[in-house]
Amino acid sequence: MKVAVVGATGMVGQVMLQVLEERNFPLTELIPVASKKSVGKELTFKGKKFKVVDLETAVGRKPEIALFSAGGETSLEWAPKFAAVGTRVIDNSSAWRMHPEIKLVVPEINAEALTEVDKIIANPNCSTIQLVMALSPLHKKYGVRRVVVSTYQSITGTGVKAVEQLENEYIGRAGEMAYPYPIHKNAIPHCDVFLENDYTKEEMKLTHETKKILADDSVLVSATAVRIPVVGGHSESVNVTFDQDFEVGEVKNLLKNTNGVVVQDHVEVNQYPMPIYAEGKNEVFVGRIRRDFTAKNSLNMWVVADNLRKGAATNTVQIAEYLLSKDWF
Ligand code: 2RA
Repeated sequence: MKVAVVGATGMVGQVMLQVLEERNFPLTELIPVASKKSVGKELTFKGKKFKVVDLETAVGRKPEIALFSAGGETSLEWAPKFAAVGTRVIDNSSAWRMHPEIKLVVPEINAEALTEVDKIIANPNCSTIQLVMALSPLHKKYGVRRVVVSTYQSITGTGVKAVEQLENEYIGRAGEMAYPYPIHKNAIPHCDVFLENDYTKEEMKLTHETKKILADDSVLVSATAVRIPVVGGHSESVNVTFDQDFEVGEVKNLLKNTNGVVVQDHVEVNQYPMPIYAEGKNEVFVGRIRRDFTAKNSLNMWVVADNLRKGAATNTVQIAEYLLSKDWF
């Protein structure tokens, strides 16, 4: 099994390699792919050294699977080229997510929708993945009608430049800016670019991708995405209104019994999800689960996940594991 990791030297690419190794993914040859400046570099995987190659070379080796985290432009140009030689591509960019013929997959929710002919598969946005992991079991039981979500997003979602900006500001050193403002001691309500409707692309990803993954266009999502000086993961304050009423205890049990979700909800001993505890883990953590007493059939909850893991690399590898579980290779 030859597996290409496109964007292997980036933050998500590096975590993908970690996750592949941790989960003992049965690959026989790793094909690390990066930009021209990294070609020839050696990466160690499972104690073996693999040379970074360019995209042309990687396609020529015809990997069975290619895990992409290299930006939308690269995905738009190269995912079809890999697919044309029989590779199954799992892409982390937003390039293919809303394409009508491309599946947008969170394995615990909709992997079954995948078929042998799916050669390009989209990995949802990190903030969407953790949201739908919490919403899906509740949608099945009570029918989600409307979601109001505010995100508190890790700077690792922006990349190395953002982490360096925070480090520089923390020690008072000048440096390149990943954001229009200082991130140290700040909260910036601006993730990705603003659109004509005054929402950001990040906010509209939550609105559109949630509908597609839950396969229900009637689900309404209103989002505010905020960047905060945190590195361990994204946090989300979620207010959801259902078609049906619910019992909070039943909601907690539904979530506790959802694969990939961990309920951390004992406020009497100050137990609730936080990025410092989610960092490096693959689950989605849910807490502060409580009825919204101001509105009918409505609930508040707090959702935290490592955006580089379940929000990107782990979800991608889980899709690859699902593909392997079929006799499609
Ligand atoms: C972010 N979700 O956090 C976006 C892309 N990783 O910036």
